Amino acid sequence: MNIAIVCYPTFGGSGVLATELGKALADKGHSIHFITYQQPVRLSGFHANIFYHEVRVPTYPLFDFPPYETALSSMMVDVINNHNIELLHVHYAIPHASAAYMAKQILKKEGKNIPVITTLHGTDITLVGRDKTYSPVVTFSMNESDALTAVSDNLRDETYKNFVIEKNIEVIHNFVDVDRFHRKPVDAFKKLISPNGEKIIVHASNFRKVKRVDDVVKAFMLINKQLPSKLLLLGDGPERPYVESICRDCVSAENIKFLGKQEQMEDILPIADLFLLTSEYESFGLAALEAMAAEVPVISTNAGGLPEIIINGYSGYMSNVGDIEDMSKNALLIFKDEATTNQFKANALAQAKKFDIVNIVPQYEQLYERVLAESMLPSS
Ligand code: GMT
Repeated sequence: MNIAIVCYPTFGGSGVLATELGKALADKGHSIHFITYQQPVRLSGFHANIFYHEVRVPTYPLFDFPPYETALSSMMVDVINNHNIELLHVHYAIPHASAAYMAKQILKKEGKNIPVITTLHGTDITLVGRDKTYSPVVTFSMNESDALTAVSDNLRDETYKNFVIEKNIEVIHNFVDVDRFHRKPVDAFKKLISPNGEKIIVHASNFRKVKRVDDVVKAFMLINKQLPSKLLLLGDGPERPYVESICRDCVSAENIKFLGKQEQMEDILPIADLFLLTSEYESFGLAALEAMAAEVPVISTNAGGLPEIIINGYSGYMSNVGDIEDMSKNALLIFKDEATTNQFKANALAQAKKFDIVNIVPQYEQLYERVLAESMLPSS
């Protein structure tokens, strides 16, 4: 199939998932055309079946707000017309679903019917999308998509709760390439971070308010009082200056390191002993799944879709949002003795395998085939 994928190119989970999906589909022989404003962070190297089309938004003195959505729709039309695209798959509703609707209407006038699939990722629904600034457009464009998918049952339910949706939302859970993440830790790297065998605790996010990264630090400080440990904070974003300021003043300061944005998570996660995710909400928690695939147990909140991927007391533990005492107590349970830690590690890997790329990507392929077949039927 010739498929165009539209996504955010940044470190956010939706862009990561869209890029990994495109790469997996390309490996299976499909032609994949990414349309976005920057090379996606997880897209590197040459692949004969992958093409990248950059959306450029020309500036003009009149434009206080350059019209990205218009440029994106035009690029969609251009790519679809010039590369025999059969299907358009957009990730993150805003503004991709409405831009896709516009492109679809333009192509319809030219006699082409291009099916549009919209995958909802989280904040496009729960935080940004339901704001009245966007909700009429988001609602309309979701309903106009030929198929709608959500990355968890929780996100599907939240979408039905917050929008008037006239169509079926199918759940296709996020996935991870377990083989890529399940690697042997590099001893020299581990030794550099924890020279005396301290436990390595990792958090990775975009440092937005919803992640409550200050809770990561607070929970770590409680753990660190009881157990020699190091905290690695991966990623960057608006809350980082605040989080750094609390770390500077704390007693555990020398045990906390900020590593910034990292493209090769599969190189870092294998050295971790525990992953901490303290979010107020996660539609899914792709970062936690990648950690589990690297055989790392997860301590997280029980918010949103996290209970769909983490089994409490098995692959990690979940606590109520903000309950840092419970989180630290649970972390210490995992580190009770070597046998317990090893059991949690093995369970985390077993749990990640349920979301392995080989199980999930065929679900997208089946959806594509069905939507394409439906688009060929004469319209009623
Ligand atoms: O985590 C973020 O804030 C980024 C955001 C995105 O859309 O890029 O992530 C969302 O999509 C990910 C991939 O489907 C999910 O794993 C994250 O849970 C979800 N984030 C939230 O719901 C806050």
